[in-house]
Amino acid sequence: MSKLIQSFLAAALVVAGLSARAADVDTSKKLVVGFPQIDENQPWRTAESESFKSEAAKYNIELKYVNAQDSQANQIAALRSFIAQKVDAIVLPPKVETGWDPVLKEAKRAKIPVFLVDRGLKTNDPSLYVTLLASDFVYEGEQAGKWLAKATNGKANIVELQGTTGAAPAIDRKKGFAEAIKPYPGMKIVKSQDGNFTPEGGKQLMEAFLKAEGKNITAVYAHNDGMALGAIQAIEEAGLKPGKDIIIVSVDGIKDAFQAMVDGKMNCTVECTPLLGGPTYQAIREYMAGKKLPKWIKSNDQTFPAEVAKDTIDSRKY
Ligand code: GYE
Repeated sequence: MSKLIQSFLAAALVVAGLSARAADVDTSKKLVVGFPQIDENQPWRTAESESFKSEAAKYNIELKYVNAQDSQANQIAALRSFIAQKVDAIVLPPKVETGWDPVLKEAKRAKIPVFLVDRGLKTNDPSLYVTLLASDFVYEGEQAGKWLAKATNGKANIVELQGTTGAAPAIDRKKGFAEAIKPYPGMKIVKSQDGNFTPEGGKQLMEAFLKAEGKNITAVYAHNDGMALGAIQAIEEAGLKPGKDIIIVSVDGIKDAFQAMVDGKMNCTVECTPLLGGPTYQAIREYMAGKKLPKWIKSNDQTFPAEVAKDTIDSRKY
């Protein structure tokens, strides 16, 4: 295709509001990028995968996508295979915070830059990754706690549905929430357990909590919407009204959570965007062009109480 036709087409697409070009970065050389997704067992994660798949062409990136089926060992095996294939870059959402140094060192030795997405990890050697693109989970937990304190006048018997043990968002959302409710002696966490960020996990935990505590429970804090939606089912099956008998606050801001709020079954969600494909590819391209990137590229998240759900649901992109 001639240069003239190419730029004409690009201009036409921009006019149509469908810019096919990445902003201000050179995309002329194709890059191969490996991405070992943690799993596909709830809507937030599939939305993230979709974001990486759908944005790839725009950045002239060939995405090698692997579903690690909820296993860190599978993620590590996929990383080793990407290194053997000599990919140009790796995008890693680390299932848990620890245990990554050996494989990250192998990537470094092979001169393959690693971009962490959606969750952070712990390492003594920050040179093992370029940057982290993710939300501030402590802040999210704080927002959830502050909202609940206001909504309940500082009085609640809370059950907490934790995310995967050892995962950054589970650790930090727990911490932020605990900090936020500390000034309120009337707010107590009566049960707190790992529901692995899945709807089934949330449902099973809620069933067990309702059996143990019954009507003593006045609020649910779920570390993600997926588990909150599972808990809603358990509450309904127990003959109680989610969103009324039991107040529900969680994190993510997926469309199903907005629907649950419109239906009066959920009370608040703190956004955590999974739409990280474009920003990550942009960062990869900037890094390849020699630009120095900050160590943490933070997403901007908002809190959505049920009152605004009806007016905002149509604008939600995931
Ligand atoms: O909240 C959750 C997912 O790491 C930010 O993990 C992500 C979290 C997200 O399983 O739905």
